[in-house]
Amino acid sequence: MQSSFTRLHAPIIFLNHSNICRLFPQRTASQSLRSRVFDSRCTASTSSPDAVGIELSEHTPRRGSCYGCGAALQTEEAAAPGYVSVEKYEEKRRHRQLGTLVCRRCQDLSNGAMVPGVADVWGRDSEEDLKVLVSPEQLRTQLARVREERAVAVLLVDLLDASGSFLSRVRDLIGKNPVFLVGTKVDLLPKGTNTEEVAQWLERSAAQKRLSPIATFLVSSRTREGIAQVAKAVRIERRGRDVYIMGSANVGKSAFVRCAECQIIVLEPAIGIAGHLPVESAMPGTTLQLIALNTFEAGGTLFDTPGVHLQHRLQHLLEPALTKQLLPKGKLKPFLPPSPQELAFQAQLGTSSPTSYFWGGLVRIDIVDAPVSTSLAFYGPRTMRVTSSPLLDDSSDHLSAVSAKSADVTLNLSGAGPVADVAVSGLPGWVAIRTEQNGGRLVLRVWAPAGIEAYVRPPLPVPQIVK
Ligand SMILES: Nc1nc2c(ncn2[C@@H]2O[C@H](COP(=O)(O)OP(=O)(O)OP(=O)(O)O)[C@@H](O)[C@H]2O)c(=O)[nH]1
Ligand SMILES: [Mg+2]
Repeated sequence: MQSSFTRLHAPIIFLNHSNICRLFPQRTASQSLRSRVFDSRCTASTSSPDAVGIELSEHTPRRGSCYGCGAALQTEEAAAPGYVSVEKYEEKRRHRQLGTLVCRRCQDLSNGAMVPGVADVWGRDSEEDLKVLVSPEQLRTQLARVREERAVAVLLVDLLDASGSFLSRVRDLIGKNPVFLVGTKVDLLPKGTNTEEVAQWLERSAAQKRLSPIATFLVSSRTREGIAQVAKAVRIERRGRDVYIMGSANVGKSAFVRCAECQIIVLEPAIGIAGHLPVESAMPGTTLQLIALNTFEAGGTLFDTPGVHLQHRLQHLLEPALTKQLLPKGKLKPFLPPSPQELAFQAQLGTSSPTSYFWGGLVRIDIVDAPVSTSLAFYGPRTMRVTSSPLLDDSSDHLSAVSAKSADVTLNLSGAGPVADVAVSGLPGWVAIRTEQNGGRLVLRVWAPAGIEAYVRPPLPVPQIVK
């Protein structure tokens, strides 16, 4: 297998939120990881409103839009978003009930199918596909109005992929409008996590992006934790203005809207709740248009928005079924593979030796030089196995990605405890590295598929598990 990679030599750094290390510059990813992703080849293992503007194909959209995804309704292209049968469409039109129509794709998504709507999924770029799919640029265009309006923005970040899903240059999108920062899927963080500490950690990440939100919240659309607090804060802040729920694809915007709407209604009696709410699904690119909800009695609209599709996220390389498999079903539990010291002991190599760790055949972390007390904890989908071997050479052949890149990072150790997390954009989870040593240095080499960003960041404050 051919490998092409660029080795970046990072200077010695001490990690804080102002120098989160982006290991790889953004590049366009071109290859699929397909189902080989989970089979690491390492064998040396020890362990609308108004349908604004998208013309989905050459056919003419009809009046109205799907309440699930916002796509303009159409009766001609069954494979495209917005499709409903002519009979159904005519019946609803006669009864003036077009607002109660949901398209076939949304029905399938609600039933758990993974039906792409956006042309940024691996292998979906044939001419036929492009006729029925929307481009990421078309989605982004719809958000342009936010910065022109006087509005309130609620920016969502997926806590399991906080580095990859946190939009950069948020002000370009929202202008001078006030913004609330909301970390989603808090129910999936490890048991015993102190949410206040995580909120502070998220705020430091925001500061590093020069974003100062009015307030930061952590929420779960599953358990409803934190939703009432956001709803209340938004209600107080908005003073008649529209509210836009924004963020990158799949962070949980529609799930949040579904959940938050009833809370807002409790606080501010709504005028026209039809009960037809945006659809949420595991498929990135579910929402395709701005979806307006007449939530507020005192004027103004709550908008669910299409996600921003970031090219550096892993989902673009995965078949949709794999993306679904990666979503954690419950709280993340750490997996602690043997430490470099334990591996060296087993192999009778002395006190410690350089080690390569593989994560689901997607990510490789080389511990090149580290104190003997160094250990790793993998938080992520259970489908991703962790294996290890004595340090491998500089080829990416051991990863499933046809082309993987590596980068070196050297960290100065300032105290015993968590040192840093390694995270890969789009992957729900991270690898926590800790040592028990005060002083010294840790040299890492991180490998990830070409085009996918990897980060070495300050550790997410979750309970520490030490063997
Ligand atoms: N466990 C858990 N899952 C969530 C939560 N919020 C969203 N999800 C899941 O995350 C996936 C994406 O949710 P959506 O609400 O469709 O995400 P979105 O940001 O609207 O996505 P796009 O419309 O594609 O941009 C779905 O499988 C949701 O069920 C949450 O708080 N907890
Ligand atoms: Mg959505």
